[in-house]
Amino acid sequence: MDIVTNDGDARRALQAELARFHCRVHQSDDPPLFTREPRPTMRSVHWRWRDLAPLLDRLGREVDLGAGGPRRTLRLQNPGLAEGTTHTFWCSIQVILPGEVATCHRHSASALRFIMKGNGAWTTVDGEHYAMNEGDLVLTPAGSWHDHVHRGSEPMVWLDVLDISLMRLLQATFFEPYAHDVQPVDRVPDRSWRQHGSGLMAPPRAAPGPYANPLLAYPQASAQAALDAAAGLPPDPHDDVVLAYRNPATGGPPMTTMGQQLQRIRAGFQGRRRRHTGSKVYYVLRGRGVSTVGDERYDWEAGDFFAVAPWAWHAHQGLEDALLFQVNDQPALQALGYYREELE
Ligand code: GTQ
Ligand code: FE2
Repeated sequence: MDIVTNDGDARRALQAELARFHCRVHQSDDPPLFTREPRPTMRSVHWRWRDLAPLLDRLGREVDLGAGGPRRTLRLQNPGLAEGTTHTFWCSIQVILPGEVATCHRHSASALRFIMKGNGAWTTVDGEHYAMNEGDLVLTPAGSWHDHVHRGSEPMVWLDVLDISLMRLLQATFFEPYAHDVQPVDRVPDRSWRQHGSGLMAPPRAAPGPYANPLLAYPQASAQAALDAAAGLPPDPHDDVVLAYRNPATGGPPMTTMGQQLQRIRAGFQGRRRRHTGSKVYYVLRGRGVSTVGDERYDWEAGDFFAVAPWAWHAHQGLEDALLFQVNDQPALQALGYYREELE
């Protein structure tokens, strides 16, 4: 006991000296660096559409879409974090009204948009021009110029997911406004889709583009057709029917930091539990179900979101034929060698 106390005194005394050389030693009251398993500060959360819908209406009426790069978004804020939906990425719901322009800029954060409600907006990404209609996934690779215009007649909402927290942790933040509101559109406005959109074939001598993933758009109809085909397989014991969006050039995830999945959970399905490192957020497109996440039970329905914290046991149950979109940070964990999973 004495030795420990003396050692504690010695360590404290040493600390005072070491500080001026920008060094330190471990102190007995320092929190442990290594825990037996992850102790996330991020919390699992459920956001209900019945709460979000009126907030989005208000946002559309009360918040201006100013010039110079800002966006009109409702951020899903994790109560366990100072900022962000999970500790690696941000989910925001962007509201855009007919005729509006979300002006052009570029940043080092990678982004994706999944269209929740409405039709008729278009995004331009480094000169390529893609429709944004319900159920479409469009990518904004790190560093690409992008602007969005709404040419439809009704307000639209889409989900923006950006790897902002990871980028900020890595202190790799860059942002640059464009000199004009929008950028010019290329003569072939949808080259990436024409070359790689089938996912099955590609021009044998396609010149590599500037990004790791040559494909910028994943339209709803193609994703749905793939999922319909997968529904003829035996159900996945944890996820029923699930497919991951992929980079057609590598077969890997569409982005280096974030993965996306589309999942069908049929009525009566009862999934087994699993847990893994990394965080994920689900958006419910349709149907109804129950997910148990840690000690929580989320009764979800169309329009809801829920976040799953790292290493939380979770399982899904289908009540009415359900379709869910998922974003996760698994590619980042896998690239760094930190992905771990337990299946029941
Ligand atoms: O649409 O470019 O939700 O730059 C956050 C940052 C959307 C966008 C967000 C952004 C955007
Ligand atoms: Fe942006």
